[in-house]
Amino acid sequence: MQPEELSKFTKEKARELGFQLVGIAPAKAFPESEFYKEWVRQGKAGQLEYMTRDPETRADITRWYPQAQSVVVCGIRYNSQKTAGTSPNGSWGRISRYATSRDYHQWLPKRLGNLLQFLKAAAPDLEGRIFTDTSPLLERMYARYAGIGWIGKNTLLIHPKMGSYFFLGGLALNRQLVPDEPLPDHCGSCTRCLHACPTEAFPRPYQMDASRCIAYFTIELKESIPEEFRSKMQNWVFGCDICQEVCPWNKFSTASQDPALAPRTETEIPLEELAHLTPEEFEKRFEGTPVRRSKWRGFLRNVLIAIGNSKNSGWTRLLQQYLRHPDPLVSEHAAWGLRQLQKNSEPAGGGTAPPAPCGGVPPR
Ligand code: B12
Repeated sequence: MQPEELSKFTKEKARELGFQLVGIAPAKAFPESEFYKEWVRQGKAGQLEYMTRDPETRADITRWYPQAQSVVVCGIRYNSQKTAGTSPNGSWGRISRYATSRDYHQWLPKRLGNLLQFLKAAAPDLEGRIFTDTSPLLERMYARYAGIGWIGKNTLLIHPKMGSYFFLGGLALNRQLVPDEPLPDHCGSCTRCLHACPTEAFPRPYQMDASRCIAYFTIELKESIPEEFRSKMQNWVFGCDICQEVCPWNKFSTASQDPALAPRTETEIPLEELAHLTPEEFEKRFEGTPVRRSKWRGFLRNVLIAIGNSKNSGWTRLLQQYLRHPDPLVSEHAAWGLRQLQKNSEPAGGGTAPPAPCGGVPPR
């Protein structure tokens, strides 16, 4: 197949497989990779050790797959609807929207693999390698050059019709395809995302200090969350969507109809339920979703911070119970939560209704 025909075929097949966005970039390093190297040098990766390992490879796809001549980048919309769990009380923990369905690492590589198989069947000398999230690549840089969106000031890839609530993945191919043109940047003078971030994770437009991001704290950081950020984390217990929620390009985002993305959990869950989950119940409650990545102790740490920020003195007894927990990560965050509540609790009758007494599951 000639490059034109193969490019057209690739895009058709990707759409048939459920990708709403697909484009082609040349396989080479682009100027944006210098921003990434600078980001690593400045320590903006925090403890994301994998982001600092061998920056030369991450910056250039041909170091990861030397035969690469083209990069096919695909985007697939995820659930972007807010949903609430039922509870008589009003204190909620928030989960980022991408995490409400089955973990994309479990099914997206297979779908990209199917695309590769179709291409191989159509062009016998074609070889390729799939990527989604975990490969050492700057996916958004290739997505930009594949023309499927622009890199926004919040660093997310934004498409004019789909906003930013989508995953990226793709194929590096040993075949020359017809590259697409990058889309122009439509952020204009808007700075909503930069100002909305409660932990001030954007030192300047288009740059994130990952070591200040709520998603980094609640998902990636396995240890104690630095105290200076805790009171700013609001009630996020896994991930964060603030810089996407305020983005005008997400105003019209629609729900995913893809069966792989069927919701498995709500975006807002009563803290009362979350604070009482045993490790086994946690695994079951969030089975198959990315939430399990935080592990029970990390998740409980996040929940204790959200409780500390709830201004609801009804939580005092539960926090006191967790003070005696043998894991210092848990007891230390419970102590912080207590201090925070003592400082900020609403007077009786104000704020949210207190949770039911925690006689249910004893904290471990
Ligand atoms: C590490 C990582 C994180 C870290 C750091 C995020 C970050 N912004 O770097 C943390 C844990 C915080 C994180 C959070 C999230 N992540 Co994440 N994450 C990644 C990962 C693995 C690498 C990102 C990376 O390369 N960072 C390094 C920095 C330097 O790169 P960058 O931010 O893309 O910066 C580019 C531009 O901003 C530009 N640039 C930099 N400076 C400047 C300056 C100027 C003037 C200009 C013009 C450009 C420019 O050049 C840079 C290099 O291309 C990618 C998957 C992958 N392999 O690429 C997923 C990925 C970026 N994450 C994703 C998602 C969904 C999220 C969350 C929404 C999850 C959540 N709800 O909690 C949040 C969003 C936070 C945010 N605003 O980015 C998706 C994003 C999809 C999209 N539409 O963009 C990806 C692509 C995973 C995937 N395959 O779908 N993530």
